[in-house]
Amino acid sequence: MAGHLTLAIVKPDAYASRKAGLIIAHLEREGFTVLAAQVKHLTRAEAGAFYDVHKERPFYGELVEFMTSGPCVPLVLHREDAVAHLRTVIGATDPKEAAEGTIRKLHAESKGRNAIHASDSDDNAARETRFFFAETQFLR
Ligand code: FUP
Repeated sequence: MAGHLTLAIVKPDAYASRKAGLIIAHLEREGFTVLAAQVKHLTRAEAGAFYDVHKERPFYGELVEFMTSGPCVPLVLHREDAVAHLRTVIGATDPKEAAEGTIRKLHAESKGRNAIHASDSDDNAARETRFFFAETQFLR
């Protein structure tokens, strides 16, 4: 199902403000099917490893701090053209720059506390799905 699967995370800000349901409903309205979901409080080691690609960036420490500040909700999502469509649906990293109606425009507080993560390529979708879920944990 390459091209049809992606990984999203409802981030700790959105989970804490009880927006996980709203955000999942938004994703379902956009044609995504939830194939796997969990509620998980990341350790520093897990958050650090997940965002390893950003480890030299100035915001890395804050990002790890935020992602470990409370539970998050990783989701495996299925839809045609899943990666590209989800990137459109979530909007720009900074909600001030996000298009009207996108999840980040509607629900994010700031560039750092921005409600949702989405994989940015098929390779990363596969890597990030494996990070959270064994293949036996989602429908195929
Ligand atoms: P995105 O793919 O839109 O989630 O954005 P990036 O992969 O560039 O960044 C990953 C996360 O790092 C963002 F969701 C929020 C955080 N970040 C900052 O806090 N400050 C920045 O300047 C850029 C990213």
